Amino acid sequence: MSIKNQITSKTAIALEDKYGAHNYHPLPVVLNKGEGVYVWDMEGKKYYDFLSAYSAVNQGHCHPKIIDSLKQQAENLTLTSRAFYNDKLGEYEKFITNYFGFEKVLPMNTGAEAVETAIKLCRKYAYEKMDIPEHKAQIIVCENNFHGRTTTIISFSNDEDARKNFGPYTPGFIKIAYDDINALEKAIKNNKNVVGFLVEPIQGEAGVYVPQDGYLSKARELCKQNNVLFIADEVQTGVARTGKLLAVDHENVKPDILILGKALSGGVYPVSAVLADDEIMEVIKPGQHGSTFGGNPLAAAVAIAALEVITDENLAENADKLGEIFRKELSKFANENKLVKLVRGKGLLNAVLINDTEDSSTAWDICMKLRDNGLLAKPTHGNIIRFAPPLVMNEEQLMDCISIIKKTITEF
Ligand code: IF1
Repeated sequence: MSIKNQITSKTAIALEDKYGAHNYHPLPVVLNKGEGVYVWDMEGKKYYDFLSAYSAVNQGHCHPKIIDSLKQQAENLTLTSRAFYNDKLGEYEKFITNYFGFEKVLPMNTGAEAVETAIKLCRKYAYEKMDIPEHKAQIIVCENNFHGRTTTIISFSNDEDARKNFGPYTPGFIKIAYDDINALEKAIKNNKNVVGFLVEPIQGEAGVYVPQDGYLSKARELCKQNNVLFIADEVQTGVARTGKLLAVDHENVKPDILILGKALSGGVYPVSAVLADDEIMEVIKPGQHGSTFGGNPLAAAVAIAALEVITDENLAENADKLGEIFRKELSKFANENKLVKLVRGKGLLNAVLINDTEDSSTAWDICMKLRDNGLLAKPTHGNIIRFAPPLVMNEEQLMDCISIIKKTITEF
């Protein structure tokens, strides 16, 4: 092998340190292969992936059906731009709108782009169909939200790391407490120009906060009564992650605007989407929004295959079943081990609260030990570890992972 190919994990890390921006602090493990629920490092060590690229590889790493669709399309046509039509986009638009039950889709690439698209769509709809005075639209968001990292999105974040020294900030957002219906009602009543409510059905980055039963349906109802658009950010919770196709499905809530990303492509290619019915989507006219790669034929082919896998392999049902087992086992363990405060989540989006202070390194140290024991996970904030394996995991693998987690924490 040439010298070039003989780099080790150590040199790979050194290269990133020297030549790459330091905008992440990864766990020190260098991966070079992924298959299903497993990933391997450069030294050939095998791990269970319990992060799933933040819920982008719900279908498992390098799912053969999705990879095949990528290869086939890549050999024919990858990108035309929207200056011309292509033979895949219409087929994909029909497929995804039927799949999620909306009349139209606006295809984008990253989750943040889709969130930005939803914000623009909501504002434009307000000015043109709700006669809100221009520049006066207010969108309600929740404390401890995470919707991406663009300047507008971090403008309504309360995470200082995400927003400090990136100002001036975009106006037009009202922050309220999450999972608090009275706060939502008050904000709507006290601000005549509220046009939308942007919410994560479960707050992922904040530490997998599952709102109380009924929150989403009550919020949806309040929005309907007050002519406010209910915008669900399902970039992380969508595509079967929480045990239903969408997290809002647990309460049979249909958002006015649905935002998808990540697992929409099974982690094979950046694909995101904003879905809405004609009444809302038709306010966008030619030339008013878009992106070079938005709706490209490669993304279209990959997304169709990624969604077919979700259905064909019953991944929502599997996530629901395995999630129950995970929380049951870890809750039992929490009663025996003082280091684990509690476990919470829905489907296979779960988090374990470590019984230490926010600024302690315990959660990180546990993740380092989990890595040594063959399981990869990472803390979200401070003392919370997110556990989110690919939804293709089977019960035997899950039980193996649970014993690794218990053994590791017990060793602490
Ligand atoms: C990072 C967090 C998770 C998201 C929701 C929109 C986006 C995300 C609910 C934007 C993205 C990613 C971003 C990634 C890590 C990861 C993350 F830790 F940042 F917050 F999952 F919780 N809405 N989340 O979760 O989608 O533009 O990234 O495609 O920035 O470190 P994106």
